[in-house]
Amino acid sequence: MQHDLHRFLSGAVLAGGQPDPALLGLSWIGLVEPTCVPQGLPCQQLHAPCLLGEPVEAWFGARPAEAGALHGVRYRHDGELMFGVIEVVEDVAALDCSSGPGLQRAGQHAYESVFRLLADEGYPHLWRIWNYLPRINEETDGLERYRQFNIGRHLAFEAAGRLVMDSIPAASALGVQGGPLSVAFLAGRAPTRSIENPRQLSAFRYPADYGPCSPTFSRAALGRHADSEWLFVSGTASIVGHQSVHPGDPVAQTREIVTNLDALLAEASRCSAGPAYHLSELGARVYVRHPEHLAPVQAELTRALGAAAQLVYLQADVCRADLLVEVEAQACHLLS
Ligand code: 3EB
Repeated sequence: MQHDLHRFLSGAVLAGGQPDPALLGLSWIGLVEPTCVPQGLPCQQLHAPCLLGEPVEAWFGARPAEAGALHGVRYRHDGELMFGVIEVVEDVAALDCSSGPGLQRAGQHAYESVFRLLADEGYPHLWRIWNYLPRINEETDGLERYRQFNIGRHLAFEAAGRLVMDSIPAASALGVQGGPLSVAFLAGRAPTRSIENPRQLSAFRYPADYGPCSPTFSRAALGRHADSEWLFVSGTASIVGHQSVHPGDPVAQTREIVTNLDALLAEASRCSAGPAYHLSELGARVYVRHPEHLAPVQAELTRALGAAAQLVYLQADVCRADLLVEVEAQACHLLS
């Protein structure tokens, strides 16, 4: 039987009842805090309006999970996989890990805390990370906040000896409307296989035009969990090589994203232990900068992915000011 690591849940699931003991954690899209999240269940709130689809996504382990809280991280793990969330307020005085602006320090602190937890609990391999930053494109202290975050993240990866190409996780980094810096992750006892996109320069090799420290993520990751193989596709934007293309055109950007996803799935299929991956089997989170672009972006994605794909659309800021859309995704294959 296929093991179901990921599910979109209806908002009503938070309304009570005993949670599935294998539940590792949740993500919740909405400007108001979710009510009734069961005690001890890590939940990442995305401070963003949900435009279309189910606002709750859940990650399940293969067996009953155990909860914990350490170094500011709330987590649950099943002996094979861990899901965790850390939120860090940008308070320069409280974050003495380094010098630099608040978001840089908050980013460094978040990652140092996660790496400490992973070492303590024996889940050395980061699989997938979701980063949400308020005011991502705003410039403070002479540098765009996304670029500040990249410095802090880079310093933490470097200090942990994790700037090794094979151990860089899949990720997303988006701007939301409020709240603290929020970082959620899936980590495993076993490593993933990192995938890069032949149409795009690896993000960790971006030139300095995009900031003093390049972003630390791989384009996708393949991981084994129970009897299945999971593909995690990082936030994918209208970038070819290292350049943003089709500025101002949400439909052309969406088409470019689909071409990027297609190339990435071909690459993942080559590295997979199972059958090939196809666009039509993806579950995806779609970030739209301007809510009025929802209809054209949705029409384009429905055409490319088909009506069966499970998609949720939300309003968020992409990390480059000229990008209007970003898509992240996952898929699962049963291995025989
Ligand atoms: C890009 O390709 C678009 O900083 O963790 C996508 C996925 C993006 C992850 C990150 C950024 C990140 O550069 C932005």
